[in-house]
Amino acid sequence: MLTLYYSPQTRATRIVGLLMHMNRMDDVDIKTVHVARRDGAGGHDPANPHPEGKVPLLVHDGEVIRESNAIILYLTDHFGGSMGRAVGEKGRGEYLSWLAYYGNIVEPLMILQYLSMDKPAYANVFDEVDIKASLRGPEEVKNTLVRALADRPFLMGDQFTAVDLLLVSPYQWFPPATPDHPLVHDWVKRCGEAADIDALMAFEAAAMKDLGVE
Ligand SMILES: N[C@@H](CCC(=O)N[C@@H](CS)C(=O)NCC(=O)O)C(=O)O
Repeated sequence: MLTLYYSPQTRATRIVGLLMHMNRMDDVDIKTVHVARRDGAGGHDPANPHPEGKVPLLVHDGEVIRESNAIILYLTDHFGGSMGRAVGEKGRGEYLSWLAYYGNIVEPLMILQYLSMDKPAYANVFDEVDIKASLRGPEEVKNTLVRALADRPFLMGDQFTAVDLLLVSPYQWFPPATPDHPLVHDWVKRCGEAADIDALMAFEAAAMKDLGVE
């Protein structure tokens, strides 16, 4: 039995998007929970077993999987299909690399980028030697995406995969952070078209209603 702990308009939204893409909505029990939100709304929901009260969280027969990239990997391994790359399949290394790159580099950088936009004290954060050495900066993320997209419509080739869904997600939430390059803009648009946004929006609207947050 697979259970996804989810809250609308959070990082868990992309996991629902993935399940929709894989046509697996009926194979996972999706439990909608409250989370602490930036505007002060919500809070730790006792119904959510995540140790820090976060979403997404996946539970499979008692096995607990947290962190979006781990959940995506778990689901694509579990269900198979073209959204992921199985062990032994061509592209598995690239698939794992993109998933890890998102969690290790892209998201931390997005947070730093957001902080430096929001708080002048962080304005020169990307000039800090230690950040440059470990994470590099937004320019390098842009170059990485541009290199990958130079000869293909999606990060792994001709087809939209779970790495597109994950890597594009911050730019869909926060378009000003989108790396400014025509290949990246076209890819963001293509990813939007690959997803059934109407179905996802309808699911989110119903979940918001369930939680009493409009
Ligand atoms: N790195 C985690 C981040 C999860 C996360 O921070 N989720 C937010 C919602 S977008 C959350 O649950 N926040 C509630 C809290 O921090 O208490 C992942 O990608 O799964």
